[in-house]
Amino acid sequence: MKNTMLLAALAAASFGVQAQETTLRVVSAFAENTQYVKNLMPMVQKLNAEGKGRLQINFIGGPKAMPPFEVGNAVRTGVVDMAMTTGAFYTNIMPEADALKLTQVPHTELRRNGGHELINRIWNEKANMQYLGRVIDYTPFHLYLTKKIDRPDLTGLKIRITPVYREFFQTLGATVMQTAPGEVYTALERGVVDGYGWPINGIFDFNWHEKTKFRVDPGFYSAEVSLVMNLDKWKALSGVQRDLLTKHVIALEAQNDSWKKVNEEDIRKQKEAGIQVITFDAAAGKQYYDKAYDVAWASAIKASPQYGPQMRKLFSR
Ligand code: 173
Repeated sequence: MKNTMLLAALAAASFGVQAQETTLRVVSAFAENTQYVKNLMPMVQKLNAEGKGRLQINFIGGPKAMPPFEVGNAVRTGVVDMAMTTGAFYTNIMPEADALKLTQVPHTELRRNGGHELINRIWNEKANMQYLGRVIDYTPFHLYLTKKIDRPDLTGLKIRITPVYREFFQTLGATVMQTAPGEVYTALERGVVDGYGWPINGIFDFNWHEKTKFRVDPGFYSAEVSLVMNLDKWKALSGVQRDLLTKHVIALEAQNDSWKKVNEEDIRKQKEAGIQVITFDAAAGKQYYDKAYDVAWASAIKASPQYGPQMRKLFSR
């Protein structure tokens, strides 16, 4: 009798180990209604279907669940297991986070040239995070305005920023004000800002087109949104669980080409909404674009003499 119970207990314990299901609590720094989150959901469903009994993703929510600028720290400390966010939102953890905007090659290529490994070395060491993969690529940022400019000079203008645009817009003479995406509409409505930085896609998700009169071309940098995970949680996963997660992240990343189409569509919708495009002459346009990178790399290398140059080498074309 005693032996039977012991055997049963042992069997249950070993079965328990094999059949252990881990649920990852995931938050997004972007709102549930954005294209960014909508694009993530099919991957979550596919993973959950395949991962029954092994690995599940529990999507908790967006900025209503957690303010965007707190998401990075929540991943670092393990308050949540995983997040969809952007480096600009966790520069409070490490300055290197913001350098992901400076990639001129897609993340699929960074997986081949050592860039992905470099990112993970830094993210592991400085942020206690495993960088899983990039879910937005091929997407430039732009400056959007409510007032017209005829040369790349923002003197006298107040522009909403995140760390993405800070140095660049300041160099152009702007007064800057950092806000989360959720505060931009009100800031525009009240005239607190004369413009904002944002990717080429997504302004309709927030109804900013109602308050936007101009977009400045060319775009610059590469909007980065990624999946990051608490490093301890990552290490606690089994090989099978990691492989499953990695497989689904890489599959999603492989679809990043689809953003090109989204971007074309948004350009068309912006035109339809009456948003006028401001362009400079070719020389001034090139100067504007080059300045964006020069200023940002100078700042990144100053903030991270150790990793800045290595990132520049692997991220640049
Ligand atoms: O403008 C922002 O809020 C920002 O930094 C960002 C970064 C990546 C995607 C979208 C917005």
